[in-house]
Amino acid sequence: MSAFSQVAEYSAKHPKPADITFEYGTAGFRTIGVTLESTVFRAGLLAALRSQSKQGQVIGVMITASHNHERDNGVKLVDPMGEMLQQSWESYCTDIANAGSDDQVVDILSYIVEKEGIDLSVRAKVAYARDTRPSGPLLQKALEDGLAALDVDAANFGIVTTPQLHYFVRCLNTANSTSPYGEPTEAGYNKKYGQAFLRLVEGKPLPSTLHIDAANGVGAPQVLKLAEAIGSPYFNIDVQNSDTATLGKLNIDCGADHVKSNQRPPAGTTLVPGERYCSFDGDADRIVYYYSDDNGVFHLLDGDKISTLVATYLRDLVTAAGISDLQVGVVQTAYANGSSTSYIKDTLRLPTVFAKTGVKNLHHEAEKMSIGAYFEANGHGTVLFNPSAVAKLQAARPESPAQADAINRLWTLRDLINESVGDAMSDMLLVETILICKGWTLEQWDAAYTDLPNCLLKVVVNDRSIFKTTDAEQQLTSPPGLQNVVNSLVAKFSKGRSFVRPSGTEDAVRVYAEAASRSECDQLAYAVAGAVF
Ligand code: NG1
Ligand code: ZN
Repeated sequence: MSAFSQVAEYSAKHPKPADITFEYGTAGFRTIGVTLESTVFRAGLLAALRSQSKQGQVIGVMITASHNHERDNGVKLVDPMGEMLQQSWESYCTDIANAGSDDQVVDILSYIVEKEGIDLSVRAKVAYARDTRPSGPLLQKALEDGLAALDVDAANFGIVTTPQLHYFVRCLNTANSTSPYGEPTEAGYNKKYGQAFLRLVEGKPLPSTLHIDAANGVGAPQVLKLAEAIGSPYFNIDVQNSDTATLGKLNIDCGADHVKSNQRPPAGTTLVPGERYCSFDGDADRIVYYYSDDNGVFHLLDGDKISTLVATYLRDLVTAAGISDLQVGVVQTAYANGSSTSYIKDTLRLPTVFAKTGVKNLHHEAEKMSIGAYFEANGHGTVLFNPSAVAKLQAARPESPAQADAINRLWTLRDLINESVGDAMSDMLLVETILICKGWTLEQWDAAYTDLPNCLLKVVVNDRSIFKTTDAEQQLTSPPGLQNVVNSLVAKFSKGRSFVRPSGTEDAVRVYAEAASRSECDQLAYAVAGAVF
């Protein structure tokens, strides 16, 4: 019996909508949820082959559309160390998702087996989960059919955050290694991150209740479990927008994307000066902080502010540890506020590089650094310690109690950070730890630098595929001549900067602009958008 003998029969239960072309984009497949049945079924088939190509290591499949509308859904594959799927496999995903017939699905599987030299006798293992979206159960069933068609050893992790699934995958694949990542359960996740937090804050509770906007998504129940595991009185939180049961609420007028894009609090939340607020997105891999000053002015602490806070703290610890050749670096995208980039270069004097949008791109750049902090401005990011940094920490011989303490803290920070992917809950614990250790309020954290006024517009065009970019997406190479127009507009504004790129997750082109004043920034953004349209 051929390994694929059941595939066509199962595939027939999940026919591809004839009029849709799917693309594995920045964050996997993402579109209207109910149109994704065939795609998710086929993603299950590919996850099986990917696992076999990795000698039976566990591959993850996450069904989510993150911060996007509740009617949308998506699916992405997670590689063995919890990182995003290797880029060279993305085109296989796109090809199989667009196969016109069940037989063609089988042909593409056979082609991949041949091309990758896959040993089909290896037992495939897949771990999967989903968020709270209404189309989730339908898509989960399609995925389970894909896994059944290839007789995969499958583990359902239920309704969890995207970073939790990434964490489980890494735990499963390191379970028998010399450095297991943790226990692949929700309780194991809460224990690992909660205990690292408690060790680092040394018995100090949060200075005041942390208000968390959970976007009416999966982060709501999960952060409550985390807080319970940490225990009272150390982690006093108030979770808002936690209604995952009522249809139509997910990400609507709340959540990290709403707060960052609109630069205002979630609807219905009145900020009290002196209180601390943060927002997760719908699958809890992004986080932003914010507060109101005494004059009632809203202040956002976005991914750039988080990465500068974290990089400063790590740099100071490395110095205190007396490890001279351990370099902390920062990875940003073109969306990073110009003030943050200047602050990292000129004040912190840390190396910084730009990567293309999408955390997989930032992750790869951060891997090249000893300790690499990477964050998208929207609040998605984490910190990586590369093997040479780990070796240096291991080899470090403290010459004073202060050095021993700093080395110890660096080790414990590694346990607090979800290195597999950006994680709102782990990042929240990291920020809270640093603020407690420094004795800082959000206002003190915010004082490091002042953001330039900035603006992000979405322009719907007939064909976004004609927009091609270079230089970490900061320059257009196509359509011809458009970059020159952008350059001439930018030149008219003090501290002006603007770029245009096609979205990888939505059928639109994004225009970013920043300038010395709010009115200049808005004028620049609308002028560039006008040139794009
Ligand atoms: P696109 O749609 O390619 O701009 C958006 C975000 C990315 C990333 C992905 C994945 C912005 C401007 N873009 O990508 O940063 O988070 O979604 O979710 O925030
Ligand atoms: Zn997300």
